[in-house]
Amino acid sequence: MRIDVYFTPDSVTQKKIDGRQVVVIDALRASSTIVTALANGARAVIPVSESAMAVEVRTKLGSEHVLLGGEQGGIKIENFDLGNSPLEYKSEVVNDKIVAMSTTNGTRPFTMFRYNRAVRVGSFLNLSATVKQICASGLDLAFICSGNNGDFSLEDTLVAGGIIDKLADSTISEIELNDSAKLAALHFSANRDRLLESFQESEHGKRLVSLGFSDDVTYCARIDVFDISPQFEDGQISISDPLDLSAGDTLPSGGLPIKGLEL
Ligand code: 3SL
Repeated sequence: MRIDVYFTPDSVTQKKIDGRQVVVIDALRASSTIVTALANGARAVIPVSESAMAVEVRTKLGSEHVLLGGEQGGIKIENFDLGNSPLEYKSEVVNDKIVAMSTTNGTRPFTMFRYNRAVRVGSFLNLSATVKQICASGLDLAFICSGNNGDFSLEDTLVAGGIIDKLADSTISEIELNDSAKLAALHFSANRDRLLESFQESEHGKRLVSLGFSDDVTYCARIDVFDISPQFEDGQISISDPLDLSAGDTLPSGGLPIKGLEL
């Protein structure tokens, strides 16, 4: 299996990911929040590229069905129901809801490319479930790390390295890594016993702590809390088949179609 890591979405081209199993990672905090929301009963998360689009999703689907979630500069967007802290996405809040989500880095990779197969959402919280899906697909793999405002981020690289480390112990044979994937694997093996410290030392980890989100950093550094591998398909992230959101309209959201929803 060929495994390529891309440290930022901007280093990815459509050609590089065509035909691949893709895993999107934004360890702090969007992928961890998405995994938590779905594990706690949200029906789907719709990632969008701008907060106004999230509002549009709610207008179209009805405020009784949709929660608005996301951040700007780490802080909850004005008039949104939820920020980007996974700790907010408790079952009593998200159960049976659709979450329209806009974040700075983590929702971007979903809206930037056309994917010809379901994309997986990777985090430490669902590491083994992600590995299981990758093994089942058997396809060459590309990790898209969301990064930090266009720059490399240690924490996404650490999660990619953790997944690669576990794949190396799996039934998959002949793993071939690009240079970034080798670096990710080295980063994980140097920090496997100090994941939390490594998150706390990262630029984004430090920023979250300074904003008062140190519990989120601790939460996101835990391995295998959930046995789910959410998939992004038809503009939605879910743990089952995508919902058909309307009477059959399929229209673009930030360039991508959301099944049954016109934006
Ligand atoms: O950029 C993102 O997608 C966020 O995860 C950043 S933050 O952790 O909410 O600041």
